[in-house]
Order: sequence, then structure tokens, then C-alpha cells
Amino acid sequence: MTVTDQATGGATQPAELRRQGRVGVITLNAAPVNALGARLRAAIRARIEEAEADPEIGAVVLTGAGRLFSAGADIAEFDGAADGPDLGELIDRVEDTEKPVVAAIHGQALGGGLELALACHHRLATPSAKLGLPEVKLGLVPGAGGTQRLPRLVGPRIAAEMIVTGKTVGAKAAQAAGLLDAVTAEDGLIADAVTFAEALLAEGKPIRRTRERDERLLEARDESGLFDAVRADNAKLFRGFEAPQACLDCVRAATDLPFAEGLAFERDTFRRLMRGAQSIAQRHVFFAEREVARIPDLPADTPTRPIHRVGIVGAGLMGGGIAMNFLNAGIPVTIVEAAPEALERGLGLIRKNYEASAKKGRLRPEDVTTRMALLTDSLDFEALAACDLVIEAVYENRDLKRSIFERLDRIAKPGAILATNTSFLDVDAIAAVTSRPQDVIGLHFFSPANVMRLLEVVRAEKTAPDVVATAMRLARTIGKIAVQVGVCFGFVGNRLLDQRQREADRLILDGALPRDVDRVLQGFGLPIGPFAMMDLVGLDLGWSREASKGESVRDILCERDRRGQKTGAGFYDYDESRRATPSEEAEAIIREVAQRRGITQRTVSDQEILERCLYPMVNEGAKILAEGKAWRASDIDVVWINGFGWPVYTGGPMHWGDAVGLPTIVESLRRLEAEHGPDFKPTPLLERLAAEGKSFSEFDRERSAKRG
Ligand code: T1G
Repeated sequence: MTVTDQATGGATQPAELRRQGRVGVITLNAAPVNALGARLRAAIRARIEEAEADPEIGAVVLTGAGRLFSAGADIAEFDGAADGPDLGELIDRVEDTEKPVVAAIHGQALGGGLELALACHHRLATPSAKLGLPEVKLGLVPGAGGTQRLPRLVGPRIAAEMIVTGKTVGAKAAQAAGLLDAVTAEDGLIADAVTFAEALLAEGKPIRRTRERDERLLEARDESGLFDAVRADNAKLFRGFEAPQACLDCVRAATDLPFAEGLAFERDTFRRLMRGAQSIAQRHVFFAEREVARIPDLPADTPTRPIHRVGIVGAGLMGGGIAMNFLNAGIPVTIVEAAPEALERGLGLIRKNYEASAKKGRLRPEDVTTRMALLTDSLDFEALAACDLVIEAVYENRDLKRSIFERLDRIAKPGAILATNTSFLDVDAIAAVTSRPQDVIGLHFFSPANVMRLLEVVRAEKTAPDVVATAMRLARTIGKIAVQVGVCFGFVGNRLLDQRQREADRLILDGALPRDVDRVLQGFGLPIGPFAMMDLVGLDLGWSREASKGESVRDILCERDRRGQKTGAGFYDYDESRRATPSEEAEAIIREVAQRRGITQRTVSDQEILERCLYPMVNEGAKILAEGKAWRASDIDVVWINGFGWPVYTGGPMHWGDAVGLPTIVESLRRLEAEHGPDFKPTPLLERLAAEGKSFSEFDRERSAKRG
């Protein structure tokens, strides 16, 4: 019978206290990640008080059940009224106990979980443990003393770097920095922690509280420029985000102010950010990126097919990148090509990518060897016969893809999944040429396929449920975030992109310069503007001189061999290091085309550029929802954040639309429709939500509730 049992009559508590000799072991037990929600906070406080009151207990070990110590505060609580003890006060309470408290960490100690451990008087961890304060990724600062205690243990420089980047550190590095007292045996955490606590009792030394340890702060007081250096080292993390600077300000407060004042500064900063639009958006994305895995009409226990070997048809840029995803996950790949030189080129590119990573220290040389050893290449389609999944990754030609699927249908083993990497073609039509449409699915990777996190899983009409489930599980295995989409031209990501590109092309004819459009959209937070992106990808993708009519700006640029960065000129001119400068020639071509079309050019405001490029994307998202081609508005957010770099601090196009206000968007679309035509016509669903004063997030919640 544990102490807790006696206290609660055996009811399962989210924190239990068991005595081992003179050491009381408190175990957090709130599945799945020991998130410090109200119930767990109250239980920890109760167990600490019981341990303090128990004369048999001289010291305490605090640890987590399950796979980790604690994932921190319960993020879901931030949007509602939090009850139960305040986390910061609970953590201060732990630090104030008169009996030594030793944190015993395995798995992860993150956010408030690490803050709880920082307030313990000692910390031990297993070799595989990871520790971090990732609040900045939620648009927050650590709000329970982390910015004040961590610098006192590891010094302000390491603390600032950890808190600004949100990166975790391993146990060994944590110990070296002063964050841990010891690293235990992987399977001896509790025993080692109890022994450590007993030794503390035997030594009888006074308790050392983190908040009283100022030596590391004093060392850094004369390290001028420390914070500017951390900011300079992580400059891109600051662009557009509020939280990184706030993190730096809090750590600086730890070096400049007494503990209590620094803690107050941190708490005020945390509360301000928590209520701010950026953190609300980033918390939305945190849950949205987990919600995408839930396919409403697919039970979570839907069986999946084992994938022991993957076949790739096509060793081009996409095929090679796709292959690397599986090789990285230790899954053998057979890659086939029609021509020897194409195969050689593809294999060379894969090896070159791995060697480049090894040169940067991201891969060990032996990893390159291991991964390349998993790769089999062949000019013979028959080599695919043993594969459990075959992914076609040839160029976007419908007839070619259909002929490949006819061959795969004859060659692939029964039960093999046949996937196409098409960006927009009709997967139903591709499935229809096979005798096994139930085994056919779309796996739309984004270039570079070995880098971009997004995978659109295109579910065709006859795709079997277990094939969808297998694709969603496999995506996680290869580190992708999979969004299930329906068959339509461009699926989800490219449908929204087409809306933006159409308007960008029109805006430059109306009088905006390419650099204006790019500046406005990059200023909004997108990583690259539409015209810089076209130059990067190549203006001649899908273009041919034979078919060119020489009428559009793109036609003329390509005809003049201004095909983008690869030719040193496109919408911009590029120097040898590919630095872009505005091009008088490109701007003259634009003026010439506008004149030919009878368009009187004018000054175009930044606001008009923003509304005409982004509002149609929100409108298209509503169309996609109404057509049932995406399960949730938040799925569309996940697509554009992970596939196109939509700024996470605005939550994605649909969350951003909610923040702008759907009535505002509908009103602007109606005005734009009157001025520029039916492409701006608001979708009925968008009009309905606006009229009812509802948001896309309410739309998602209502649909989720209806599905049960
Ligand atoms: N709060 C609430 N739910 C959480 C959670 C959290 N902190 N962490 C995870 N979950 C849920 C998640 O939504 C999912 O739910 C399930 O747990 C499994 O998560 C005051 C303010 C720990 C590395 O940012 O990084 O402390 O979908 O799918 O891939 O200063 O979860 O199953 O219903 O991600 O194995 C700071 C966030 C909080 C860590 C495990 N902490 N979590 O990854 O599982 S703010 C974080 C993670 C804070 C204080 C501040 C990961 C993980 P469902 P999962 P995983």
C-alpha cells in the first residue's frame, strides 16, 4: 500500500508517493505525456506536502511514469480558464521544501516539465534523455521560472541559446553545462536517484536552491554583447516572430535583476505573449499538426500493410529525393529508370546529397555507406516485382503515367501499393488503368522531396482504407507530416498556389513591379515571393518553344532565354552568386504585354497586392472544404505551412482568414469581383460562415462534433 493509497483510499492519482527507505518517490502519472494540467499540478502539490509531513521521509525523488518525465504545461489549458494551482507557484513550492528534492528524468523533460526539474535541488537523467524549453515554438517564453533558473545553472549564454531556439539538449551535454548532477544507467534511473538522495541525507549538507545560485550569472556580467551574439547567431528565427526577442529579454532580466523581479518580468512577458495573436496561431498549428493524422472515416486501429521494400519509378530530382526519405528510415529501395545515363545521374545525385550532408557533419560517413547499400538500381521494371510499395515519380505526363501503371499492374506483386507522385493529375483516372484500383493512391511529395516535410496523401475514390492508413503511418516513419486530400486539380496546396499566382501575374500587368509583389508577400512572412520563386524553379517548367504563342510575359521571357536563375535571368537579373537585381528588360516586356492587352498601367498599393494574392487563397480553401477535398480547415493550414512556408505565427491561410475576419474578406472579395471579375466571387460556404459570424475553426469543431 503506497502512502498515496492511504491518503486516497487507492483511487488512481495522477501523482503517487511511494517510500523507499527514507526516500519518498513521487511519480507523475498522467498519460500520454505527463502534461502539467490542473489535476496533475494539484496532485504534485499534495504529494509534496505529504512527503514533507512524513517524518519517515528525509528526501524526495520526483520522476515520470510512461515514456517521459513531462512534456510541460498542458497547452490545451491556455485557451481556457486555467484552474488548479498555478504552475509557477507549484514550482516555487517544490524549490522551497525543506527536504532535498531530486528530479529523475527519462525520455523528455520539456517546457514546464524542465522548469519543474530546475526547481528541484538536484537533477539526474538517463543517457537518452532530452531536455529543453521549446516554448518559443508556441510563440511563448518559458513562464514558470525557466528563464530565471536555467541561466543560474548553465550560464546566460547557453541558456539564451536553448530558450531562443527551443532546441533540446542530450543528457551528456546537459551534465557538461551544469544542468544535470549526474547521468545514470539507462535502466537504473530510480535506483540511482534514490541512492543519490540517500547520500544527500548522509552528507547532511544544507539544501542549495537554484534561485540562490548566482555564480554563473556573475561570470557573465562582463560578457558584453552576449545577447546580441545569440540574436545574430539565430537571426532567421527572429524574422517576424515576437517570442525570440522576448526570450532574450527574459534571460537578460535574470542577469540584471534580483530573482523575484526577474520572475515577475518573465511572468508578465509570458501572459502578454499567451494572449497575443502569434502564440494563439502557433498553438493552433501545434494541435493542427496532430489532428491531420485523424482520418474521420478511418478507425485509428485500421490495419496497415507491411512495407519492407519500396520501388521508385524515375530517378530524376523527385524520384531521387523520394528514395532518400526511405533510405534515411532504413527501408531498402529499388529505383528504376528507362535510360542508363538517367539512372547514373540519379544515383550520382543521391550520393552527392549524402556526401554534402556528411561534409556538413549532419551525417556520419558510415551512414552514407549504409544508406547507399540499401539502394538497388535497375533498368528493368521487373526489379519492382518484390516491392510492397511502388511510387511512380516521372514527369507530369498523363499518358506516360498511365502506361507506367499498366506495366506496374502486370509486374507488382498482389497487395503491393501503387502510388503516383503526381502534382495535380487525376488519380482516379490513373487507378482506372489497373486491375487493382483499391491499391492505388497519390503520394504527392514537395520538392526537394528529401527536405520538405509535407506529404499530400491523395485518396482516390476506390483506394482501400488500409492503403490510406498505411500511407499515413509510413509518412510518420519517414518524418513527413501527411495530410489526406481528395482528387481534384492541384489537390490542396497547388490549388491555393494557383490562385495566388494568377493574381500575381495580373498585378504586374496592372502596374505593380515583380519586386513590389515579392516584397509585399515576403513582408507578410512568406519565405519567397511569387516571381523570385518562378525564377528559382525555372520559368520553362512545362513550357515548350513549339507550343509557345509568344503572348504572355512568361512566353516572351522563355523565348528570350530568360528562364530564371539557371540562365542568369528571368523576372530578375542574377549575378554569378545568383544575387537578384530588378531587370529593366523584364519590366519592359511586362509593359509591352500590358499595352498589347489594352491595360492602362497604374500604381498598385501594397494592400491591394496583399488582398488580391491572399484572399482568393482563403476563398479557395473554403471551396476545397465545401467539395470535401480536405477534412478540416486546419488541414489546409498544415499544408501551406509545411509545403510552402506560410508564416507559422499567423497559423496558416485559414486561421489567418479567421483573424482578419471572414466578413472583411467577403466584403473585399465582392469589391474585387466588381472590379476584376468572377475569379473573386466569394464561395457560398465562406459567405455563409461570414453571415453567421462564424470562423473556420468553429466550422471544423462543428463538423468534428457531427462526425462524433
Ligand atoms: N500539452 C498538451 N498536450 C500535449 C502536450 C502538452 N504540452 N504535449 C503533447 N501533447 C499531446 C499531443 O497533442 C498528442 O495528443 C499527445 O500528447 C502525443 O503527443 C509554463 C508554457 C512530448 C516530444 O512544447 O513536443 O510548458 O493527438 O503526438 O510525437 O513554461 O508531444 O494524441 O490527442 O506530439 O511522441 C511546452 C510539446 C508546453 C512540448 C512527444 N512543451 N510536446 O512527441 O507525441 S508550454 C512543449 C511535444 C509550457 C511553461 C510553458 C511532443 C513530445 P493526441 P505527440 P510524440
